[in-house]
Amino acid sequence: MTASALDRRYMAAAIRLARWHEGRTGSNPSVATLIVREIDGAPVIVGRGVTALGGRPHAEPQALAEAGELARGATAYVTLEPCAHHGRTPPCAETLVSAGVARVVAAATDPDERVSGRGYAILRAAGIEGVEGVLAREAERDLAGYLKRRTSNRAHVTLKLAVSANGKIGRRDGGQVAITGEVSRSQVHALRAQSDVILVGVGTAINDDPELTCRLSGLEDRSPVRMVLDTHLRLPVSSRLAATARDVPLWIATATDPEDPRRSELAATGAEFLACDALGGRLALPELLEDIAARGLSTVFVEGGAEVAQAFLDEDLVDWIVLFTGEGIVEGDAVNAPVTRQTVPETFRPVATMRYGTDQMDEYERA
Ligand code: AOF
Ligand code: ZN
Repeated sequence: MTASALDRRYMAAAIRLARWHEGRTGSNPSVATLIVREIDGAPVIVGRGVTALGGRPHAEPQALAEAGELARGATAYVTLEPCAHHGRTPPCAETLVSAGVARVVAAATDPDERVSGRGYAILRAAGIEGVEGVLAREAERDLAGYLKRRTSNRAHVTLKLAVSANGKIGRRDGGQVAITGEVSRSQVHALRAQSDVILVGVGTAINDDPELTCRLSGLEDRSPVRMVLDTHLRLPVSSRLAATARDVPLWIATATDPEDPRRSELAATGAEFLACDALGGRLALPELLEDIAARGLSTVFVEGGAEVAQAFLDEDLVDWIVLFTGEGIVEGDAVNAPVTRQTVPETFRPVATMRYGTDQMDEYERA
């Protein structure tokens, strides 16, 4: 059975619904379910569910609870293969069977070894018509962090860069320079809110003294973990990051000795430490991304500076690039952007282009 235009429409709606809890479901992906049935000859959504905050309950039982008896004979749209394992509740595939749905239309397959293919198998064995892979790529883009963690045991990396018209990302003498405008700034804060970790190098932390929180009205509580790559623990205790470590988590990735006195000073601010190996003064990034994934965090938003961006690119650890290009020129002793629209590596393909005021935003994914 193939997917109809109607199936794709409802799946697109399910994918949008799943975004509601993106970044807020712990180590679980935010997925959504819609239950659709014909009423008086027209299709109607009779149940909707999105993975609850923290990750449980899953989407399916919530959507089925809303649909009640109307689920019998209906079609369920699920953005991820329904689970096949017993948690605190029965597997969602079994719940769909008991509710009597006639069809299940799914987007992405779940690589979780407890699920992969088994969810579909449960549905098939019960005689439910299954359609897999509907808008799979679209769903997989939103699930990219979860899928990367499950398939590669490391966190997914988005590299964000704000580049001036002359290809610079800032001035060497320090201080923040405005390269992009207000709309781009809001977009960046929204991207922060969707991420599990925001990461910068200690150079940026010292020069710009950023706070790295999400400061969009109403989303202030959505700031992710802030992480600083700080091989030798140079982050000042007086920095904004350290000063706010009790309000928003601050993790410092470092190769210093656990007995280093600077550690206890920073620890007193509430910062936590991730012990890393250093090679030639640079922290080992693949292992760091594995450690982040092992803590159940899936997405890392790399915000600079140039050296950190280059290190992630050199190690082929960038999965997604978000490039903001402003109209202004940065004069003086300026830092070259590791990537501009003209020099995006061939291993990336363009996904989207937007206009934010006078800025342009381009997104690229690993090809
Ligand atoms: C679903 N529906 O809404 C989600 C699913 O720790 P647990 O028991 O909650 O299981 C986590 C796994 O459940 C996760 O790795 C993924 O395979 C699946 N997520 N599955 O049927 C949902 N969020
Ligand atoms: Zn489930």
